[in-house]
Amino acid sequence: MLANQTQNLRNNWSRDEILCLFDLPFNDLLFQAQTVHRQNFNPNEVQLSTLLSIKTGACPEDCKYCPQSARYDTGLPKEKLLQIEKVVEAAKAAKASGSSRFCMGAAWRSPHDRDIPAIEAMIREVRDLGLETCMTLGMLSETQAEKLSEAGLDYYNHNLDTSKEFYGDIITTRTYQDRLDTLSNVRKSGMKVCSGGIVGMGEEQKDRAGLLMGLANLPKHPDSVPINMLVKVAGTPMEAEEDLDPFEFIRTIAVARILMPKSYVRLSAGREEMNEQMQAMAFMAGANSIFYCDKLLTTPNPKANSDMQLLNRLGISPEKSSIEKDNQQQEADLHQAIAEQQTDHLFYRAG
Ligand code: SAM
Ligand code: DTB
Ligand code: SF4
Repeated sequence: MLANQTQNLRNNWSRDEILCLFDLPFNDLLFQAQTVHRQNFNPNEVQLSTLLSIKTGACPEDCKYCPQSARYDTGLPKEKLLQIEKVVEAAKAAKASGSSRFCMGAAWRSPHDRDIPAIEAMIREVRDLGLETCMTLGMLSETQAEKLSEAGLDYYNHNLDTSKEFYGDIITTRTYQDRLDTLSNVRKSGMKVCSGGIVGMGEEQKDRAGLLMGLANLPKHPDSVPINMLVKVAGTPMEAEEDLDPFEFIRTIAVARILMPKSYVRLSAGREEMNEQMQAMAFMAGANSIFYCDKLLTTPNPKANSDMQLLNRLGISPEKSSIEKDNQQQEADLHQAIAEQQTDHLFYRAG
């Protein structure tokens, strides 16, 4: 039996069923999503992830949305793989500002095997700071996924990006099946899967439904589902794309929450262009994770203090990292064990 089925999670959604959810009256959809959210999560906690671009620009791929593709002139300065000291410095700052996960991204089609030792060192050092680790480096072979997992990488991000049908309009240098293969290699290695997509690229509602169907019908739901609103960058083929209706964006979040009840749904790129009311509505629809950093990979994100103010005004707290939770649990277990030992000792003496 598939792991999802043991938890009553479905991975046989049809597109029509998903489109019926999209078609619900807005309040009914939000109520259903918020109900599912409350059954599975603390509705007043949001997970915070900090992003760092560890290798910027000059990417050989042709993803039409991306400022880092070498094919478009976006004026982005190119950078080689960052020195480990710079990565650790940024990770320490992320930890100090209250983030629980550090996500490192590289503008690669896939990592070269020669880069793997440096990548493994980054994973070890960041994890030693008590942060969860995530990377997004492009396609991974089975062996590469195993190596990253062994080095302690908690999450690997690799997005489906859009529906299978619309995919060819956006990227031609790698296939949808290539993406599924990488996700399968990541799963097999034991790492957690972070996979989502982008909306606002001129796709139709059936494509947004198709993206969510692709994610929800994976053999196991991704642990984390980033929903990005396209950031329109001058010089990319999508610079003048029409805005997506904000309510349609919220609907996409709500449907993701309903289809993947136990996954973290991340209100991802695009927050800089969203007002606070829209972000609050995304949390109401079931989003429970954000990128918390002044810069995404190459484009601006809201400032950390304005995010903290927003979360405070909404009565939302940052979620503790699983490492911190584990440490606290270990400490509690230790105290319990000591207390039990002391009691045993007393009983022994009394007897
Ligand atoms: N190069 C690797 C890859 O593509 O697999 C990893 C980095 S890539 C920048 C990670 C993801 O960022 C993409 O899959 C895409 O979903 C998202 N992304 C890139 N540019 C974006 C944009 N302009 N707006 C929203 N999301 C974007
Ligand atoms: C994801 O889904 N979104 C992030 C992360 N995974 C790597 C990236 C967003 C990039 C937005 C454009 C930029 O800043 O370059
Ligand atoms: Fe390269 Fe990733 Fe950007 Fe595509 S999304 S162009 S693979 S950096």
